[in-house]
Amino acid sequence: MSKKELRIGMIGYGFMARTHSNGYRKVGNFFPELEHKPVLKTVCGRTKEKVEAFAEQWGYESAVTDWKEIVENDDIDAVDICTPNHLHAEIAIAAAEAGKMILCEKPLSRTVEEGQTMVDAVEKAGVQNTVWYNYRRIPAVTLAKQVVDSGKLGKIFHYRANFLQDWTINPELPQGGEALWRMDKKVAGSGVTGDLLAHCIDTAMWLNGGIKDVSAVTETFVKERLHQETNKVEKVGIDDACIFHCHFDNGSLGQFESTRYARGHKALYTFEINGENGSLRWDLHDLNRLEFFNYEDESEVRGWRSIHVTDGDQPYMDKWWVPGLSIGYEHSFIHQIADFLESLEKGKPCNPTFRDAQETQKVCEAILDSASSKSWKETGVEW
Ligand code: SOE
Repeated sequence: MSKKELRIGMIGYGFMARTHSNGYRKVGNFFPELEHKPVLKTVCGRTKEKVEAFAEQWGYESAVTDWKEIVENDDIDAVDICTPNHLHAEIAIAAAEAGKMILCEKPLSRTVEEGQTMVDAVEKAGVQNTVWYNYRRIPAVTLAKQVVDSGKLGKIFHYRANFLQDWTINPELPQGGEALWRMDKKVAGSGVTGDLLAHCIDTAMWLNGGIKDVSAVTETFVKERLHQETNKVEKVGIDDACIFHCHFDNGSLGQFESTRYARGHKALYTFEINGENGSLRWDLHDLNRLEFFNYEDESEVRGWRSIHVTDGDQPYMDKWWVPGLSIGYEHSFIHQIADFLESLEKGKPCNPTFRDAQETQKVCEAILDSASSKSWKETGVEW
């Protein structure tokens, strides 16, 4: 079968652009049934030498330094936005108006207002769109969704999640610029709330439904840092740590913590969900495992089971090796590309869409409002 081409224009050449480029290159080998094959057409980045080196390394046909050349190029079908957050909206709106499909890095936007302009643009243009909340597509996390949806946990009482890192503890670390834009509020929109908690919120609402209201505290431990673009010591505007609790629409309570100051933790994303008849827990550092406690088990053998999610009848695993052999972080991106192509072929949305990701923005904004006003905030989420 000769495949239809999906010609990709990648905007950005950082860490996320590598994960996505790797995914485009591999998806066809493992999902041969797809009618489309991604073609790495053009990559765009701010520094000419670096973007050319990226194009060479990953196999893009050409490299440019102005993203408009991608958006205006008739030979490109889909735009992948891997830029710092402050450029997401402008690029996505221009790409939608040009009729391109869009795959946008998370978080969707810096604010709810900005996110809404993006949702409106893709929906008006009717273009296929998705946001890279990749953790949904780790097989053990997808299996958690299947277990929750089967009703095996019964009524849900608690949801808790953490995302812990330690890479900004050094007070000498500057903010801003190509590598450290996540530290610059103007560019990133927020700190751990948009960067890390957004992942936890996306997974949480996918598994457990809408978050109704939140009460949060945030902290900025290092108040001033050298800004790499102005070369001046400037106030740090981002939240270094955030803890919030919430009510879900289903009546359960949620508790979330994220920080870049948890010495020893590099990317410890964990979640746990407790229901009347069972519980689930997952840990990114052991990502092939889902732990499940089923109260329905016979009492003599009842206990936490550790499910090694590598068997062919478990989500996505029929595509990979043989039962018992693991996959990793990179595969979540390959799965999202496969799902994107499949939804395109079936004429369905690829979740999370911009509209879904906008609901996560609402929670993030309510968290930041709650922390600054020291009060509970309604999120306005419609799930
Ligand atoms: C930050 O260190 C970061 O790379 C996030 O931006 C990603 O979204 C997260 O998956 C891993 O951590």
